Amino acid sequence: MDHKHNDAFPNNFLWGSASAAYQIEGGWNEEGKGPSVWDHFTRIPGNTFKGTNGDVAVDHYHHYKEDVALMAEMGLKAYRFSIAWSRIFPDGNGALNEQGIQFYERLIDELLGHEIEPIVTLYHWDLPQALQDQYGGWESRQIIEDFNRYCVTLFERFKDKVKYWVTLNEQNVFIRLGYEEAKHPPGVTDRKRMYEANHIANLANAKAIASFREIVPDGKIGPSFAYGPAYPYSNDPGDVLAAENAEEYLNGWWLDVYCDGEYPKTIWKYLEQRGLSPTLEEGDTALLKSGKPDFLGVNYYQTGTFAESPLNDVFQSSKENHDGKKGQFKESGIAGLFKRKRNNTLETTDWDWEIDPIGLRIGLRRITSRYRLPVMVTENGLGAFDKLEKNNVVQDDYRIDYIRQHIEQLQAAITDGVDLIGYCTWSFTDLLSWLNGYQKRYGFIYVDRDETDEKDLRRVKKKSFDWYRTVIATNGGNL
Ligand code: BGP
Repeated sequence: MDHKHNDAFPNNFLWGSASAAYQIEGGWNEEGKGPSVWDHFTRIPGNTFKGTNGDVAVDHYHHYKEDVALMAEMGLKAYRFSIAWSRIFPDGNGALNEQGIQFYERLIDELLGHEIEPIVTLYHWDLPQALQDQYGGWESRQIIEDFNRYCVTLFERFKDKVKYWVTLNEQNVFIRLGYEEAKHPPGVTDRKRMYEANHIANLANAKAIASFREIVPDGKIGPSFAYGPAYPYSNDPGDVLAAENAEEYLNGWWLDVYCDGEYPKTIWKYLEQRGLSPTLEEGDTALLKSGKPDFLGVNYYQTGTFAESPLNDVFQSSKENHDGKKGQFKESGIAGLFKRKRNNTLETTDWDWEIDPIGLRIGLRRITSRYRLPVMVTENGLGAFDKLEKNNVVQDDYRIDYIRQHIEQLQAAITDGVDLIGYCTWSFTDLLSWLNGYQKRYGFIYVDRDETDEKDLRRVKKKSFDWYRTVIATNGGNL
């Protein structure tokens, strides 16, 4: 659809950038913090790229003032970060650690002092290890109460300072990688357990939102979903049906529950036939329906392209590209539902992620049509090898191109009628990639460290820093 003119970005548009506690903070056991499942998981040899962990990360815990000063220099309107549950409740559900909460209070005050809107993510994967040990974390309904208590503590403490909140970051990723593929903690490969844990996470999400309504009636809250819109591989109706299957199975399974409080019928039946559907207890549906979000957070990196898959299809377990050597894509899928193919119309990053700016527009439109909710893009960015040259120069023109093309599609989506409230790039500074070490960089700020050497953790502005500053200063007018 070509428009005669594009609409301008709204005046109060939240031009932002994002991070997550485990990936930037470091200070893993400081000032009373308890261990998280990631502190535990990264210590098991073979789990992460070159054994990297977040013990020090980019030491934001001690550099937060410097980092916020850089955000202010850039003119950032919003900064999305996550709170580490085990800093607040070191053992998950026992005594409050005042020092932990004070760290975030200082960070929030620093942001507000520079007129940067804080967007707080309540859960970005770093579950207190104590809850994993006590009752199996997301596999026990006890977590619904414990997560609620943790959230309510933060709502009450920060309700006058923080307007935008994100509940769970990428539930579809941490549940699938944690309980189906064993690539994230707790390292399980059991689809029945996955669907049960996922259902409990849905209930925890809804309960936290319902509590929020009572405590922060004028605030805005929603989950952030890793949305990869599904495309058919060809115009063969079998492929089109496979893409429908993928859209419902990989996306609707979460989005319908968040927005409507109900699972999609087709996938429910599919799972039920196989004994995989989750246990619905009395009151569950009412709780899910009571916890509808104000906006949907969308983390967008790529689309997926799907072809028909017969019931006797066999897939090798996919080897993932964690070292940045292009060309490791392998077909994967679910026999009888879909198989994922390379989309040969698209370029990829060095980590084989397909680059598809138009896919962002398509995704935002699907959400708008199906759920009629405002959207905030809570993550989008390019992981790349950056080179620190002499005189503190990093020429990341490829990142500028990537973000520019995605912002152009945002503007088109707004013109299409999407109610978009903000855009957070991933990420502000370079940080630890969960499974890819430090060499897969996303930031506007280079942080001088690598997998084996913490070096001086110096912050260096990349070329993209000045570019994004201009984008913000012109409210998207000058891309
Ligand atoms: C999202 C996560 C982020 C971030 C990003 C980039 O799924 O929410 O925390 O890591 O992906 O992914 P990666 O680090 O694997 O390149």
